[in-house]
Amino acid sequence: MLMFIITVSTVLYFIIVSVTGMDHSSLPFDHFPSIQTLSPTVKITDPNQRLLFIGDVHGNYDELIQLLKDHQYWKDGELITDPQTLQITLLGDFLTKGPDSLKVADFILDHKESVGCVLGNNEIMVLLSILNPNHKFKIPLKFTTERNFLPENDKDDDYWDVIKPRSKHYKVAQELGILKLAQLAQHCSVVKKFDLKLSDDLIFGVHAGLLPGDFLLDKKGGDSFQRIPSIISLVDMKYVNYKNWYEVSRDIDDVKHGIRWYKLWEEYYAEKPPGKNQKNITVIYGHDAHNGLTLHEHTKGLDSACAKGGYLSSLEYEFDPETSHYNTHLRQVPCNRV
Ligand SMILES: [Mn+2]
Repeated sequence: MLMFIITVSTVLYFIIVSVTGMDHSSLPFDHFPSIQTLSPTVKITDPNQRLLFIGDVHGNYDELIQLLKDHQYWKDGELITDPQTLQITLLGDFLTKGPDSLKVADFILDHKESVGCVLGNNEIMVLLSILNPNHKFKIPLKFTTERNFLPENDKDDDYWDVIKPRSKHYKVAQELGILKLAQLAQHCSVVKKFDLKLSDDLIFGVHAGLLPGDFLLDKKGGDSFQRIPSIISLVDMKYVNYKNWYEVSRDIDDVKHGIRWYKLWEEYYAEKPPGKNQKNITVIYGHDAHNGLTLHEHTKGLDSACAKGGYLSSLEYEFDPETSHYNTHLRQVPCNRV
């Protein structure tokens, strides 16, 4: 009920702002919706329910639709599936660079029941460009976790300097407008978690990546709670200091003892293979177009550089009742725009 009231009042506020033409640059960020760091766990118990993860779309709406057509999920201008059969997750950086950020945003907002999203560094920068155009505030966005606190590392003074908006972000923010951006902020989260009950798998969807132990809490003593990662690591990291996992960076030169973060997962499972009461974890992410499609056992990188004329990639999970495991299907469409 409380959520409902908050939702209604937020939407009303932005309708008033849009109609009266109030100056957006003076908009107090107190009224902007908080972004969920981790959305409520999606529990999958129906063997017919499929999961479809899609890498960095970057405003390439035509390629996104072509991909859905190839999957037989799009026909005659419509999504021809239902949320019980298919849950789509866009892995962040779905806005900017390509020609149709607005169409991609509308696609998400028109199909909220079927289409989920995690925020990438580019969406964060688009939000910052409209909420904090003069860099007036240190932390202009609010993030909540299940425990409703801000990760300690996010309070660093120069923390947000890493992702300062550029002209392309201001442009997309103007094109979408604050009401749509507020709706996206409310609908997407930074991380999505899927609990595949039929196979004891856990899947995390995140834009940049996350580390072994992140977001795990099991009071029964299976997996133990380790840490709440910083927002910057979830949306922007590529490297981690393997001697101090709190130090992450986008460039290898900016961190000591830097290795690609996903290598920690392969080492983690090499030392600690899943036991009887342990879930098998897979992290599905985008962000790393330079590495391209990067499929390991526990980490699946799906950014294959659509924004630079590469491919748009998707990975579908489908339950196989004979083996009680999920089969995965990789599909790619070429992105012709250069
Ligand atoms: Mn990115």
